[in-house]
Amino acid sequence: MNKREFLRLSGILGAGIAISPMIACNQPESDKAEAKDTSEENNLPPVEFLLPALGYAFNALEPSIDAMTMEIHHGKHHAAYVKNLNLALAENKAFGGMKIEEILAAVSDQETAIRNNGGGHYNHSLYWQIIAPGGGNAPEGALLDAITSTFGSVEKFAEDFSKAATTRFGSGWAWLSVDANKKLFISSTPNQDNPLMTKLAEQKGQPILGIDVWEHAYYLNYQNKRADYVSAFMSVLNWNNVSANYAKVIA
Ligand code: MN3
Repeated sequence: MNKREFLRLSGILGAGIAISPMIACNQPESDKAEAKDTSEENNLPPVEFLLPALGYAFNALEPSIDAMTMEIHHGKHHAAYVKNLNLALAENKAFGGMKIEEILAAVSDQETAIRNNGGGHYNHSLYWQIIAPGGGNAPEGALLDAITSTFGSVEKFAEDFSKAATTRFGSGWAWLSVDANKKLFISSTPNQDNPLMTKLAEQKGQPILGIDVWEHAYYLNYQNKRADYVSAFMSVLNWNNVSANYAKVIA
């Protein structure tokens, strides 16, 4: 089995579906391309990434996450990551034609703009997807079983995940991911890194749930009280979508 076949079988690559397996990063279908050896330059034009629609109103997460935070976070911060990713890709032919997951798997510490903005685009696309109005439902089925067997209970998972989020020094993210053995793990990464960055992340895997702990994600409403934001975030989790993410990875 070559690397591409392995990635396809493990569900990391999309098999001709309109959106990526985990999140909608709004890649036009016509711009999609086969996975390539990332060590080679190619003549393919870069994929042009688009800001995905939020899918719900800015005030839909209130009072847990306020409308102004959502509007600035999506319309300014995420939009800037998309714009700057496209600009960086136009300057670096090595990433031509690559989907976002392929870019993240290939990026090194030598491509700072692609690392930061590619991560920023992917991470926020996931973040919007796993919070929802009327969230706060509980994990069920296969994901519930995996959480229970891995962490002991849903409550213990929430405790460990919240600890990873609150103790991440400075800006970054905490993750629930699935590793190569299809086991769940909790980790955190600095800045806009994530577990898909195989050349950069200490713990590698496919994230199915992530929390943004940059101050821009909570400071308007929570100021320095990151733990209060983390608690509120956990109350609006869309476990249906997290479960769907999990199902795609283990399928
Ligand atoms: Mn953010």
